[in-house]
Amino acid sequence: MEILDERIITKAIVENFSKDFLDYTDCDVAIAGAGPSGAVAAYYLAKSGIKVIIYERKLSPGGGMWGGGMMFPYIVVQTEGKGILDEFDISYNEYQPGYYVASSIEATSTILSKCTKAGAKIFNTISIEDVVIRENDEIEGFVLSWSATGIAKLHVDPLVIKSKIVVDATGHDCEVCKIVCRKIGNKLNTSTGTVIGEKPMWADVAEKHVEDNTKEIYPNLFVTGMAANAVYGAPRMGPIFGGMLLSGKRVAELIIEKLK
Ligand code: 48F
Repeated sequence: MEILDERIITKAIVENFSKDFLDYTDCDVAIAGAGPSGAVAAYYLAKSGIKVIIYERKLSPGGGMWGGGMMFPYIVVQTEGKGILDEFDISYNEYQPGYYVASSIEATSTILSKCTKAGAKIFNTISIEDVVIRENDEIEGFVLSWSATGIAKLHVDPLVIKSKIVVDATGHDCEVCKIVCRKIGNKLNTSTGTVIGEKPMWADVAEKHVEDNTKEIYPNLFVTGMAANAVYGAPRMGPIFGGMLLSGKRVAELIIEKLK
């Protein structure tokens, strides 16, 4: 075997990352957050040939799905979401009629794998910290920074990418929607124009509302997953994930329609 040269390993990593990073400074869809809703959305978008990237704050994409319920590594999906488990080839058993149980590890890793293999790009350890809005009041991109700069409270200016559509898939915190309100006032497509805020746990109601709350909430900004319920003032649902999967699929459909 030839002697391994660490400089080649270094160059391989940095050149590949730089090439991808530069390529995605212009894209069709940029998603904040690689939880189940963001990753499912990216899968369906990539499958339709759309250039899509997810920026994920943490080291591990997957959001709140890895931990199942209270770190018992299982998730529940109801009848409506079962088709997406089948599409992703995630195994499950029917615990009681209409309650399907899957390993949270298999579900999360499979969704992430299928999402990237479909052609979606995921950059981890990068946080969205602002949006680009121009004269026409439409969002045109994301402002990003290494998550580590924020954690270390370093005073470092961010970088910018352009995207035709951006998606808030940041979960309970609905961070992109909050940024928009903070920066340009209460102009969201909610009854108050503001982020209304998540209501207490009520799985049945929360799951029934999440697909309907998946919308274009501001010109070129879509919201999906738990962020959609939080913005529109709907309840949380805990470790039942059908709504997250269906919301990810729904936002992809809405975006595909808009980009036509
Ligand atoms: O929280 P998360 O899993 O959101 P989701 O896809 O799913 C919600 C469920 O996990 C669960 C639930 C339903 O069963 O209630 O909570 O709606 O994933 C959100 C991801 O966004 C990342 C965060 O690290 C997480 O992985 N994130 C949050 N803020 C930012 C971000 C940001 N500003 N920039 C980049 N990533």
